[in-house]
Amino acid sequence: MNMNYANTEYVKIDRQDRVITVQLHRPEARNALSSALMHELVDTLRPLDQDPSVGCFVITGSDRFFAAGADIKEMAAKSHMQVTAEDYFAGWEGFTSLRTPKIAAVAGYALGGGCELAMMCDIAFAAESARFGQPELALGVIPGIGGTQRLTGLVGKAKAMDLILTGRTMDAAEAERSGLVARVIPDAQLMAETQAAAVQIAAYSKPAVMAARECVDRALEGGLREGLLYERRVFHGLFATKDQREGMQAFLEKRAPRFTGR
Ligand code: DAK
Repeated sequence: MNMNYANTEYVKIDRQDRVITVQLHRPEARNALSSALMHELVDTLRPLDQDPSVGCFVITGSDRFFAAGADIKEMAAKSHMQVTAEDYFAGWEGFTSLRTPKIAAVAGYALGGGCELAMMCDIAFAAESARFGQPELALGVIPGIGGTQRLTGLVGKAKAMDLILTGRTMDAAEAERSGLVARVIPDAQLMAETQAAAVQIAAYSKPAVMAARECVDRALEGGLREGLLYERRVFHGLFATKDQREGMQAFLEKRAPRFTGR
């Protein structure tokens, strides 16, 4: 274990070789995503994102709550003028623009911005205790950190409308059936299984992993024709890396590849 990185008030960091685990830690507010927490998270991850020795991020909360949404106490008194002038929550783009893959490991509540945070990650794994929902209409607003867009892309219009318009929560099994999460895992094994996946991802060539996730994102964000062309061009580009030579040569020589990120 290597603990070079400082913990901040709301963000606890653990490093195991190439995998960085980030635990949101604001238990008194059920990990509500205040601006301070958002900035700590993004500021902590940004330099790690640039570090070639870091291959994957795991984002998690506590065993009872991933995050209970945007901070209602912080938002309650804001005026239209304020949220517009601040471009309130534009700072989350600093999280989505990280290029290192991110896995959300969700136990307990992932509501509002918490559900949106899970969807901002490349993969979400749910413990059996996980509960997902977008209850913003109950507060007189709508999902504001990508919920209407990403949820619809992941689960389709029917389920997205059901969740957003009723504000109900869905359990882990429904979330997996609907395509919101990739796996449902017993609570006791959530972190071990997530770590194993992160180690697997981090062992690959980082440029190739970054290229793969960007291409998959294109499938949701653009049209099919554009996505296919983008994928092919990025695929071509990987033939400029040493890792492509090494990965294919290792296969031919029946040995494990030694990726260097170059
Ligand atoms: N914000 C602030 N504080 C919160 C909070 C939140 N989202 N969730 C919980 N807390 C605080 C509670 O107020 C309470 O504080 P104290 O009373 O002790 O001072 C403390 O955490 C413990 O809460 P509970 O007593 O309620 O704890 P329980 O374990 O019994 O229940 C719960 C946990 C997660 C089921 C419950 O706390 C809950 O329902 N929380 C609210 C969930 C929610 O409504 N989330 C959606 C938030 S809105 C935007 C537009 C909209 C948005 C964002 C941006 N733009 C235009 C840019 C909206 C986004 C949202 O996410």
